[in-house]
Amino acid sequence: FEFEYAPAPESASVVDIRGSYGLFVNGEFVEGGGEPFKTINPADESVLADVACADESDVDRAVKAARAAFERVWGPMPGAERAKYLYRIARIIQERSRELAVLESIDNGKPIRESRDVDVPLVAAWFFYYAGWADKLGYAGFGPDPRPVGVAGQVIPWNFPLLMLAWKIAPALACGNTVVLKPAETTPLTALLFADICRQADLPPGVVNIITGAGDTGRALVAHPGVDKVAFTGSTDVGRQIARTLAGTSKRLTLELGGKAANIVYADAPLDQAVEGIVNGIFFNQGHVCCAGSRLLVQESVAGEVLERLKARMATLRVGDPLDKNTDIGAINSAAQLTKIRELSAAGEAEGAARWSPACELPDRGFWFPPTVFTGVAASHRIAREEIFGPVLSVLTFRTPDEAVTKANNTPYGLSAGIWTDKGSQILWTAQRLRAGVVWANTFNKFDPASPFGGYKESGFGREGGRHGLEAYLNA
Ligand code: TXE
Repeated sequence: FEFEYAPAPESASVVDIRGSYGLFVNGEFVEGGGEPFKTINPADESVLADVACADESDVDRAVKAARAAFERVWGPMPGAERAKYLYRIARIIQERSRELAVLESIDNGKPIRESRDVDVPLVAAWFFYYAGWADKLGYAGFGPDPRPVGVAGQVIPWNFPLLMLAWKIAPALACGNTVVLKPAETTPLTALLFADICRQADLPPGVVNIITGAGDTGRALVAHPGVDKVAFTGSTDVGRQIARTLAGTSKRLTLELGGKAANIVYADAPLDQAVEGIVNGIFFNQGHVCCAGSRLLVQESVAGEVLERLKARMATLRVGDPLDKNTDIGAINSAAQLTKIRELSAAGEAEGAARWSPACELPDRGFWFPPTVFTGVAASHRIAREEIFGPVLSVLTFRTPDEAVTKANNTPYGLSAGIWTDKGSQILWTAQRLRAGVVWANTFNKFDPASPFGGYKESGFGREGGRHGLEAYLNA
């Protein structure tokens, strides 16, 4: 497997180590002590690459490299100097955007239109944004001399491999911390390409370390005594385990976990716009989105009309080859995730909800699931309560704004929500009552590096993005 370059940078070949991919520790690609694993293309199940697995001694090496870089180089460096590196990284991301987008789509299964137009531009934007903070931390309201925390151990999931990396690494570096980051085992490749970008930017060795592996590697990283701060995005179960591991230590922790967002459509909403927002809310990135609008709450008087328009729009969605720029819905990231989506959808039918998908041909090989909507869903159904993390929408109805809010809040999660209405006062009234970290009005899945993002309740704690995103990485 070869990367495609536009333009071809000289240093790119270093990513490939004898047909397999190494760990990035102290500025070099090295072998791992664990059993290498394969990453596959979810669109056709072909093997993309063998990837090194970091064992405990590799984790230790990476953390020590990060510590040395923190103490000798990165921590003491003036913010304005750190900013130069972050700007350089941001520019290289832009220069190599095509390569990053293609690799992201191949490894993850997401449509190239999304990786090219959403993921990679946002990744660059995150580095530009936090580069701007690096020399202004003294003015950020954290006191005159805020200090970095030290070594950050960061574990990220597979749904936005590069974007989650940017959310974690950019603020950490801007504040003067060094990092050891573990990407998810099904999507390790773009993190390794990012490691190559760090080399190209001449980032001092040890400032960014990328260690690949599965849960055991993540467990060893968060438990390592040399890690000062842990940042995790992933499942609520693993988030809980990490919180238990860290209890009684002085390590800082931020958790960004699952969600079951309500997308509330009031009768006075511009319905075509709302339908676009519903589609974007649940089918963007195959629904592998923690803030996906997976519960549609539609006011009863317009429910029939909204559903009719929604089904017509769903029938136009193109499911298939992630590298085809016309594709709207790509492949499900893994066999395990496909099994989970199938199981929960079967539970939806078994509990009495009505299932509908447009006629669509799915490829023979690979992991695929059609866009699906369930109507007649009760609040007690599993598909109304549990995170499906796939292209599956559960529709519930409400009569009054009070009922909409009660139903929207009836979940252990609290990450995001959407409101569709023509009335500004209705937006404010509803948003103030929703227990969700992010509330979108007449839009959905909008991200901006200047906006804080994070959850209530079982969706986790801590905020990423904006000035708030600096807090976790500073001793103020
Ligand atoms: O998550 P895991 P999985 C939800 C979503 C999905 C479900 C399972 O509902 O269907 O979780 O996904 C690493 N200590 N979300 O199994 O296991 C792992 O290697 C430290 C929502 O993929 O949480 C990977 O890098 N690390 C979510 C990362 O944790 C551990 C995004 C996430 O994997 C570990 C992903 C351990 N004990 C899934 N065990 C969101 N909030 O966006 C695993 N890991």
